[in-house]
Amino acid sequence: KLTTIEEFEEATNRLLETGAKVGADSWQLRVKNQTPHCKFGEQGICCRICSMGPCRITKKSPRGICGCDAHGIAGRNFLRFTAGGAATHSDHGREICHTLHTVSPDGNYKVKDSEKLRRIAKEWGVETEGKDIYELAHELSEMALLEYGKPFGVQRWLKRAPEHTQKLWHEAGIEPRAIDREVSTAMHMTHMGNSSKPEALVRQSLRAGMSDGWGGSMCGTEFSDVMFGTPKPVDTEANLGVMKEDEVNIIVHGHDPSLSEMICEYAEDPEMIQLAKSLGANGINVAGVCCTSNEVAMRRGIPMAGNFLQQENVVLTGACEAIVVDVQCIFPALGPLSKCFHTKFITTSPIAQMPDSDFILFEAETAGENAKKIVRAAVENFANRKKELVHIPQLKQKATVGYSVEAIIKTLDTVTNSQIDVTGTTKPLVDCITSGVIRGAVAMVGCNNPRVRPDSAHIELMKKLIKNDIIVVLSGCSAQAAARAGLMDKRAKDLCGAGLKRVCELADIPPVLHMGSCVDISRMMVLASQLAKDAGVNISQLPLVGCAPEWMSEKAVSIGNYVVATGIDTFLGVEPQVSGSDQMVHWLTEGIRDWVEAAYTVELDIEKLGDAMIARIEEKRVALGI
Ligand code: BF8
Ligand code: SF4
Repeated sequence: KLTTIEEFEEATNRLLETGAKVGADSWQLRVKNQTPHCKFGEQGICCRICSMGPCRITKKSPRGICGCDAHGIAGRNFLRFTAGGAATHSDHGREICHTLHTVSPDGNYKVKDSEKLRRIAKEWGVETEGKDIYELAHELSEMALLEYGKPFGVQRWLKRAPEHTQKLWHEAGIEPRAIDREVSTAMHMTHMGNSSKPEALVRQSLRAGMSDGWGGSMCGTEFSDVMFGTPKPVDTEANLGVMKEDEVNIIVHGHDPSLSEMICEYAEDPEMIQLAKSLGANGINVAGVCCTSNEVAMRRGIPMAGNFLQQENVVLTGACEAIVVDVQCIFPALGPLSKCFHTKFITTSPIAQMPDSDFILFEAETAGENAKKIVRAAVENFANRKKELVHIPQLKQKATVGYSVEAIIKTLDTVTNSQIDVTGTTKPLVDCITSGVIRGAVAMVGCNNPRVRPDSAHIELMKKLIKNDIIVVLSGCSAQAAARAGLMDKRAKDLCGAGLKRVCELADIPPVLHMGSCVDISRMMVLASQLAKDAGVNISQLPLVGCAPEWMSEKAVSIGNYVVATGIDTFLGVEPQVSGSDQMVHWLTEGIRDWVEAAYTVELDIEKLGDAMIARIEEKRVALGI
């Protein structure tokens, strides 16, 4: 039985009562205070990139002081928004490459998937014969880091795409050069007195997005797999009920697995468990929030406490000894909120420093000691728990996660007759789609946003799609919504149409597949490329669409741009802040189709958004004659 949105909300309301008791603030209250939002900002027609402004576009004043119109302002804002997202994902990827540079057989970080490392080396034309695996890791780490600033050429990973897609990118002038360069160019183009032509700003938005998905994010995913293992199917649980009343609860939150992996290691340290027991706890329980949760769930089966808009809830349970964060999507609200409880809010990265937190610097070189220090601080804090404030909502669901591209292909191999069929391809899936047993696929990604009833769009759309025999691949907070509702329980096959249900039974998979964190949307690009190659069609011809029904971050816009640029029509349930310019709306929803064979669709009515995706998938089938 699925957990309903009403049950989610009931649990939240009960926690907010605790919050009210201790005088805590919450996002629900802050949304009220911030409504209505600034209309200029919402439409993208406020410019504050020079101190002659800020300028706002109205009927009476159609141009800023420099003469820039609504289209230029909305376009520049959109490009800056993208650049923020691309920089963020790519810098995460860079951190991973730096961590890879520290690997050694007896160090904090090791090579766990040497086969994958060798595969990448081969792809990049690096000699592997007779080379020590650690030597190879260091060499590839340096090569990857050079991708961020190389003076000439385009991203190495682009070669993974079908020839046709590469050609489109080349002709559209959106092949990303050095990763950092695309962000720099975006900032340069949007400085006062540079570009104000929507077409040029949109083109660079796609290119900056590409430097993320086919650059920095791909580095992040691939080298995380090398160090921490390529995910394979693993059972876990999701929702606040994974927190344990009788154990020390450590919540890991953020994005970079270098921290959370180490916390998980040290939470298993017998010395730490002994310490917990001596303080009256039955053990140490690690659970996750946001993408860090996806990372450790995919590789270790660590339970998922919640997604973006649940982050305050974990503290409101009164049973959180420490919420340990690295970077991105962390509410500054956690500082003051944790002060209302015994919770330690531990920040660890120079990138994300916040008031009212304990800062414990976490670095690759000293990761072991730092992680131990953090786990110890959490354990010792158990004694300070205020029993009267503890309430853990008893909601949780089983989930099977860990569907990397490698794992999907391996799963497909098990349903292949290896005597007659080739293994190691996506052909069995292509066959299911061609025959119509599965109608198509949706890649659903992205955040929560208070503009949408939290998780409802994700969950309702997934239910609708699987009922219509459309398989769904997921990442980020969308994946956690699915897991918390119970859609990643293999028994959710009963909610599918007959075709997809049969496939789930044969392959022993849930109908919605967890592919990882938001940087792991790079996995989806690899999968789409593989499917197109195996089917002998272009990516844009596949009955496959992307969807971000509750997106909120700059990262999400960067993602949207590279997904569309890869030839995948993308459906949004929250409006990008460009509606003040009909030209920008035109470029994003129609114009770019001439360059990349795909574009955005925006539809705020979730029912209609679902119908539009299904219609698009069916259109693509008709065009293919299947
Ligand atoms: O990178 S889905 S709220 S957690 S931005 Fe953030 Fe959005 Fe969640 Fe992960 Ni992605
Ligand atoms: Fe105003 Fe132009 Fe300056 Fe923007 S760049 S704030 S529109 S004067």
